[in-house]
Amino acid sequence: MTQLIFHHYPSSPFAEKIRAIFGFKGLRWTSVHIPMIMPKPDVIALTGGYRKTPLLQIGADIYCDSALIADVLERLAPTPTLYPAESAGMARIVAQWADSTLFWTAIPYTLQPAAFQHSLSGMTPEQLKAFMADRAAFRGNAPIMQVPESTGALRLYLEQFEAQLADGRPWLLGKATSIADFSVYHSLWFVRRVPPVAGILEPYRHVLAWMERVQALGNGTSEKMESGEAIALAAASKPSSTEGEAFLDLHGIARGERVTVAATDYGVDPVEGELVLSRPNEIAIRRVDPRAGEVVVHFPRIGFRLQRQG
Ligand SMILES: N[C@@H](CCC(=O)N[C@@H](CS)C(=O)NCC(=O)O)C(=O)O
Repeated sequence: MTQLIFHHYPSSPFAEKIRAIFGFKGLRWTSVHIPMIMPKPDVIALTGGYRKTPLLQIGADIYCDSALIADVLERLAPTPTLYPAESAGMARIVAQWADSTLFWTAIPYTLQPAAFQHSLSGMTPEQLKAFMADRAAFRGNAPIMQVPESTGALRLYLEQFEAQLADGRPWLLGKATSIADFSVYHSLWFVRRVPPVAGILEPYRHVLAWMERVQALGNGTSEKMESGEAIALAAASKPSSTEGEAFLDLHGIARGERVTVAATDYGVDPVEGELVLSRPNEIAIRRVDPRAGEVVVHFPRIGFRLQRQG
């Protein structure tokens, strides 16, 4: 069985999305804890610059972004599916909305000054300062919602989820669990962890019951690994072959050219390498790292920019 090495930290919402999918699919995985803020030398050894959380490592293949990680898990373990026929493409569209709009509503709401200390409990004042500085640099110029706006929007979204679930359906889009459940869940999970702000969920009993259902899926089974061991494992592995794959050229950039790939929203640090894979929903580049050796770093097409280098 493929070893799924998951790089994450406990309080990361996007990591919780994938941990819940591990539970849904009943998967075994290997857990590598990574730092919450930069520097992250062991993450960068694997990715070449991408610093967001989480990552999935399979040998010398590194998968960035939870949307792509969900697709990879679906490829490896198709049953039960994240993309049931009854909601087909709409589940992905709701998931993309939740991973962007809902997430960036829940984050400023949950990290509001009245709750900030609680949501990052256990941090010293110096660590809090370092966290704030890290996240300001991470977000760059991306606009951030103010507390009144995020409170108002979150309430409206909760009312909409409540209305959607009011007919007694178990999952957001119907009878079958879908990727939409996991993408909406992780932001609400983040809110619910912080008592000073979690009360916003209270009036929504269908939403709370649905959250219990997602939580009851569990997180699969995991064992721990140190990040140094994960890097050694990458160095000892060969990336999966991309030879002979159809190559979708939308940029006038051929297979084998030197490129950079960077997120377009925030955390936009570019990764440089040789373009080896271009599928409708995925691009990947090969790079050689002094510690991790030859690795292939994979990104979803949506939300990333590919550019020729030099
Ligand atoms: N589109 C990305 C978003 C990931 C993301 O924003 N992760 C947050 C943590 S939940 C992050 O990277 N924070 C900064 C960090 O961990 O260094 C995905 O779906 O994986």
